[in-house]
This record gives sequence, structure tokens and C-alpha cells, in this order.
Amino acid sequence: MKLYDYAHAPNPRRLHIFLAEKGLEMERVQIDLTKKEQLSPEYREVNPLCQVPVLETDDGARISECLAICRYLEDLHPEPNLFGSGPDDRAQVLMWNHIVEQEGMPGLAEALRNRINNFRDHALPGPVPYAQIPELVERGRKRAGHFLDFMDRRLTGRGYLALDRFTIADITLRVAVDMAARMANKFELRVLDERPALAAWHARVSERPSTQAT
Ligand SMILES: N[C@@H](CCC(=O)N[C@@H](CS)C(=O)NCC(=O)O)C(=O)O
Repeated sequence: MKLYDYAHAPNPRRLHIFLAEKGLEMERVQIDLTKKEQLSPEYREVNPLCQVPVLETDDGARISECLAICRYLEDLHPEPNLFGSGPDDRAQVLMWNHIVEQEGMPGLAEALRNRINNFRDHALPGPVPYAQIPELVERGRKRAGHFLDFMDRRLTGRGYLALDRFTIADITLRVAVDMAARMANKFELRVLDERPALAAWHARVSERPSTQAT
């Protein structure tokens, strides 16, 4: 198996943490997003959406989308369980994972990609050169703040996001929160300050060696 990866990007980091939790290693091919290698004709053959990560299986099939890749690996390596066991728990895990993907990450990406020079005429990932819309920076900041408030409320009185134990939903949230923390100064984003439940969860999750995985 082979992972098309970029060591410094948020979505690949979800895979890094997931692989570390499972104790799995595999060949990694770095696609340097700062050099726009994801747009090369060779990489378009791998993923026409020009995004990382992509997992190439031993028989040459290619799987993009973090959730699909992680689900595939969970089926091959069920322990430790990161998707929940049984229909009820699995639904909670997928629901909270989806909430972070759809309600958390887009606001951060909206702020970042509509402001930073590297993303000029590349405001959305993918092959189409979308122009930046500066007005979206402030909206993205607000969405990110509201999302972090929501996470703080959800985590009040709870150890983990979806179940009473660590799951893939915590991995996705951890990556989103750390992305917000990296943006905090430039975007005047408050992340863990005055969000005690989110801060306690962040400290709890930090005890896991997987969160240091690269
Ligand atoms: N929905 C995809 C998102 C993947 C994605 O957005 N990856 C980013 C890196 S974090 C990317 O490849 N960006 C390429 C670009 O900005 O052109 C997934 O779940 O894997």
C-alpha cells in the first residue's frame, strides 16, 4: 500500500494520526502542495480532484477522501476500533466526524484560502483556478468561532466528541482545532481561551502519542 501525502497539510494529518493509532506504516509519496505538484498531469492521474491524501492499495485501486481511506483501513485492521461498534455508536461517530468536516473545517479554509497569497487564484482545492473573495475571510473567521463555541458546549461534561472514548471524530476535531491554533494570530482567532471544555479535551487528546505523528 502507498499513501500520497503532504506532511504539512491538515487532511493528510488526519491519516497520520489514524495510522499511528492503528500502529500501521506504509510507503508515502510526498506531493508538495507549495510547489503545486498536486496539479501536475502525473498526479491528476492519481486523483483528478488534485487533493491529498490518496491511498493506493496493493492491487492498484486508489481511494481518496480521508473518511473512505480510514474506513478501508479499519475494515482491514479492526483493532483498535476507531469508528465505533454497533449501529448506534457508529452513527454517532460518523455524525460527529461529518459535523467537524462540514461545519468546522470549511470556515477555517474559507478564511485562510481567501487571504493567503499562496492561494491566489486557488481559493478552493482542485483543478479549477477560483479567485479569492476577500469578503469571505471575515465570514470564515466567524464560522470558525461559532464552531469552536459549539464544540466547547458539546464537550462540556464529556471526555470525547462522539463516544465515551477516542474515535476518528476526535482525530478530525483535533486537526481542525490545531489548524485554528496555527491561524490564531494572523486571523485574531481565539481557540482554547475561554473554552474550558475544549481546552480540557485538547489536553486529554494530547496525551496520545498519535497526536505527534507526522
Ligand atoms: N475531502 C478531502 C479533502 C482533501 C483536501 O482538501 N486536501 C487538501 C490538503 S489539506 C489538498 O489536497 N489541497 C490541495 C490544494 O489546495 O490544491 C478529504 O477528506 O480527504
